[in-house]
Amino acid sequence: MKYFWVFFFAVFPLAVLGLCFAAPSMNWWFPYGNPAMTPLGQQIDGLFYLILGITGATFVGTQIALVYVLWRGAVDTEGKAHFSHGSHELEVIWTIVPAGILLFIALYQMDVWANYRIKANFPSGLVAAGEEGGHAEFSGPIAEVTARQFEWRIRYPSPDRVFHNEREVREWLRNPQPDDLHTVNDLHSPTQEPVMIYLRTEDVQHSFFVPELRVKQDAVPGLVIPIWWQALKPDEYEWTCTELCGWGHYKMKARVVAEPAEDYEAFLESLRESQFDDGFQTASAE
Ligand SMILES: [Cu+2]
Repeated sequence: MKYFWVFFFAVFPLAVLGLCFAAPSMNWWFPYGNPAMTPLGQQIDGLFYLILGITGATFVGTQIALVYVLWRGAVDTEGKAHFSHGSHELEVIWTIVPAGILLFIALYQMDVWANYRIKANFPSGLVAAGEEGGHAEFSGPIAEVTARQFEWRIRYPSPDRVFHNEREVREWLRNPQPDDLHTVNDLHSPTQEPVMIYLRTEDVQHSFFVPELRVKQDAVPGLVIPIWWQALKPDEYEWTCTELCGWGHYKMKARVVAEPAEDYEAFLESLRESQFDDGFQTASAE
C-alpha cells in the first residue's frame, strides 16, 4: 500500500509534463486560435506560456519532492521518522522566492501592458504628435463603437475625412457628422496595418472581446476608450460582449471583418452608396 501512494503521486508530475507539451499543439491552451492573429496578441500568449512554464516547473518540483519523501518512508521500515518544529530558514526561502518570481513577472510584462493600454505607446500612426501639430502618418480612428443594450453601434468617419490631430478626433467623437457611415454588429477593418477604435457605452457596462485578436476591453459609462490591434490575416473574427449586461446579453454577438485595404475601402464606398441612396437617382456620394 505504501508503494501505491508513491506511484499515485508520481503520476501527476508526469501527466502535467505531458499536458504542457500536448496542450498547445492540440489547441487546448488557447482554444480561440493558435497562434494569436495579432503581433501583440502573440506577445500576450508568450506571457501565458511563461507563466505556464513557471507554474508547471514548480508543480513538478514539489511533486517530485513529495514522491521522494513517500519513497524514503516506504523503503525504510526500520528507521524512526524525524520530527521537526519547522524551519525559519525554509520559511524565509519559500517566501522570498515566490515573491521574487511574482516581481519578475510584474516587471517582465510591463512593456506588453503599456503597448496594449497606454495610448502614448500605440503604434506611431495612431498617435498624433501634439494637440495641434499632428503627425505625418497620423490616421486617427477607423470607427467609434458604442455598446448599448443589446447591440454594438459602429460609426465610421466618412472616407473623405482626414484627421490631422487629436483635437479633430475629439471633435468628431463629440459631434456625429452627417457624412458618417453606420453599421450594427459588423465592424470592418483593414489588415496588416494597426487600427484604432474608440469604445463607449450608452447605458450599462459592456465588454468588447475579440478572442482571436486577443483584444478585450470594458466599455465603461462616461469613458471613451481607445483600443488598437493589427490583424495579420484577412478573416471574420468572432466578437462578443463579455460582460453580463442584461437579459439580451447573448444578442451582442457580432463580427470583426479584417480585409485587405482595397476591400475595406470598397466596403466603405458601398456602405456610403446604400446609406445615401434616395431611391430616385443613381446612388452618389455627392
Ligand atoms: Cu453587453
